[in-house]
Amino acid sequence: MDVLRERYLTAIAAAPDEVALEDLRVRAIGRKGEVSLRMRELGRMTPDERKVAGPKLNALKEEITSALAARKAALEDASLDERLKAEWLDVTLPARSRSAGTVHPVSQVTEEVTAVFADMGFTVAEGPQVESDWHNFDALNIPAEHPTRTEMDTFYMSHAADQTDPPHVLRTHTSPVQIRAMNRFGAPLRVICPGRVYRADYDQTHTPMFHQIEGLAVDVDISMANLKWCLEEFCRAFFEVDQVELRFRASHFPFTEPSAEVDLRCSWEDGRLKVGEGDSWMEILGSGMVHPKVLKAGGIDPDKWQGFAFGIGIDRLAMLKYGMPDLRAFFDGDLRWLKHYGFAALDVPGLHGGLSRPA
Ligand code: 2NM
Repeated sequence: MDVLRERYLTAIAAAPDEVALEDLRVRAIGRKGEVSLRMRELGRMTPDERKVAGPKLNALKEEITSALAARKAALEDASLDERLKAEWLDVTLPARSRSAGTVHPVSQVTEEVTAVFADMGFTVAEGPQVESDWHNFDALNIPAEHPTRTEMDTFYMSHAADQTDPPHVLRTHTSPVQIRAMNRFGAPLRVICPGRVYRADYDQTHTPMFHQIEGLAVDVDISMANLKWCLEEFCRAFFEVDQVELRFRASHFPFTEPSAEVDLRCSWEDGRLKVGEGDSWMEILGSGMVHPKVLKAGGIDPDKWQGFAFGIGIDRLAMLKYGMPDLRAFFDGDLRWLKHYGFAALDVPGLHGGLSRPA
């Protein structure tokens, strides 16, 4: 038994890997292993012999078992040490200096506007670009005979000849997303809806696809005063200036009453916009108090809740903030233009890191 012990303990201590270790385990204490065979012989011994040999064999088996476990742990430690030495990463290295692509100014400005309103407690909602004409028009108090509903202004999806399914359009604004948000989440609600919109229009200042961001706040006792504060706060943060002045001009939209177009005090220096000072006014958005019929279409009781809403054109905002002269170049996919006006992909706009940093 001492010979067995000596032989196996020495071999186990020297086993180079787990395969060798397993082989030793089978040969020593496996079903037909040397120790196991000795244990089977116990049956043929006299009781006195068994009293001596039995505990000794059990002790040997335990000793071998724990030697195997100890060696296995040592081998695992050694292989982990090996890996730690071979595989290492310098986490203090700077990120790759610049990726090949850039962020399109429209994406950049969408992120910037979203960051400002998110900070005021608005959540972001998205919806389909192919909309039912109910969500796009009827729910927004735009009557059937309204001129924007004609094919002159709106892209209609081709329609089954039997007219069984309701007509669908490429959405002409993101307001239908707000109808969906009202129906889904109810009041109170603060939501902004960025996205692509479509109108049949093409000239120096209009493209058939463009980008909007619309905001909606519904609560009790919401007024034009809340709207004004919210928009001033937005302009201060977005244009990164301490002071802004807004001018509300009475206007008309079917979905708001009263309605106002909002101008921003500014001046132009060398063709570049200066916000907050000067003698010029620049129209930046449309807004108003949500029409009771629109709240009703959103499943919200207009006798209990009020809301303000506004719509901003992203593309024009990007042109103004970053001094890009021609809207049509936005969607040409010219790599030179993208490289010149694009933004670094890793600079995500946020109120803490600074809203805008050029590539
Ligand atoms: C604008 C101007 C005024 C507007 C209204 C709504 C809704 F769905 F809540 F009623 N969303 N956006 C709105 C109001 C949009 O864009 C120039």
